[in-house]
Amino acid sequence: MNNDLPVTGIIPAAGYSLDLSRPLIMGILNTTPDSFSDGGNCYQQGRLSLEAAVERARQMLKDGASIIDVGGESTRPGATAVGEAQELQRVVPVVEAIVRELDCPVSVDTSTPSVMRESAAVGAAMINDVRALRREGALQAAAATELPVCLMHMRGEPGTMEHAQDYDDAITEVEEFFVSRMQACQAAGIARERIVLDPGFGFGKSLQHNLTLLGKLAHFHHLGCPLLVGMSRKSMLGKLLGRELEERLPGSLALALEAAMRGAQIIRVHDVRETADVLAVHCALMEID
Ligand code: 8Y7
Repeated sequence: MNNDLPVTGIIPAAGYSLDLSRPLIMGILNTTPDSFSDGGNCYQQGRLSLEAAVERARQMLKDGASIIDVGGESTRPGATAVGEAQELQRVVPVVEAIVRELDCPVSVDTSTPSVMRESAAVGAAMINDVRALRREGALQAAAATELPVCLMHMRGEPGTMEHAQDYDDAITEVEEFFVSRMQACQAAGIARERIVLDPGFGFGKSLQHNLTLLGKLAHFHHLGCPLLVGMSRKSMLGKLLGRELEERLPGSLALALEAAMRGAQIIRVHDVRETADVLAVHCALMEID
């Protein structure tokens, strides 16, 4: 158990299973009108459209996604906070429609206990919480769903996190956080087999922290959980390359490949088709030895 190899095997996720023998693509589907980089793609004439959401999910599955990540709260710095009622209203119908129409694993990007419970009730397969179940009631709600959960590292809250960049050692900080959240999960009845860990690229971290965390990503395998990474189009590419949002695809693909080479099992991206090509090349080479 305590070695440095990536975890393999299968994560049971509601009626689905996620096979970790190859890197899996998680396709991003935002139901927010103001998301960081693809806001509004589920909107038609200013209104959330279930048809548009299902179509976008269908395309991502066709392009090679294994999981669709549905979110209703923008974590963009400075984005307005959404209330619980609004988040429920945005997210749950979209999760339900995708599961019904496409019968695929859907993860729900939320920190809100009621959204976890209601999404699970309509067939969500995974919980993706950027606050790592630190909201009041979130541990209990996630435990009750019996779904796998992704615990992401973030200091502070979206909005204030941009000022939290004073780590001595990013690897140690993130590892200590993972250990403490894994303990909290265990105490709440969430088995280690259901936990996925994510260093939280771009969440209150400098470019140097992000690069260190990616370069040394394999360090975290000894914790015994699959790793999820999300770097698609993020501002670390703006800082590294001086590119605007719409010019970050090549950089995003390079980051996805570097993550796969270090054993990341789930890669969260906007550009599914292009990432799938990159990972197919990677997997073909992994089979040679
Ligand atoms: C991440 C994420 C976002 C990430 C996980 C964006 C919801 C910002 N980033 N979830 N969510 N990991 N697990 O640019 O890095 O997509 S939102």
